[in-house]
Amino acid sequence: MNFSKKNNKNKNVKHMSKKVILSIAVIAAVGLTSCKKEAKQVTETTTTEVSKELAMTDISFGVRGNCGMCKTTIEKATNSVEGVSSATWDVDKKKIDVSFDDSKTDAMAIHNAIAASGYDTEKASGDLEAYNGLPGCCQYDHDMAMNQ
Ligand SMILES: [Cu+2]
Repeated sequence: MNFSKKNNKNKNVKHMSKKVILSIAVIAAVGLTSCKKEAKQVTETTTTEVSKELAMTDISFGVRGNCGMCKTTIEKATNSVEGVSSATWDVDKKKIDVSFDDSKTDAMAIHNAIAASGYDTEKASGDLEAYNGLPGCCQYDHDMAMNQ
């Protein structure tokens, strides 16, 4: 007669451990998205693909930001502009190099896309709502010198 009760208890234990595993997974995920993975982001300077980029316009301008996560956000925003073929933001120089097809987009559209993601460029101020949504460590100083 004790059997069913025992079974119930077992179920509960199983349930509990699932919950524990789940919360560990959540903690691990949160840890992974922290800004600490900067070291992983090695700046790549692409000098190859010259022939492919002959038809491309290359520009370079200042963009404020702090860390490797900023780099990811800034480059993602830039690459989302149709016609952009490459984007490399330099965390030390606070500067981005962009190659794009000028029959598909222009420099101002790129400035605006970066600003929409929360980051200041030389020609456009970062969207404040997006800025406030950035992780704390990415909330750069608005007086930061750029294009150094
Ligand atoms: Cu950052």
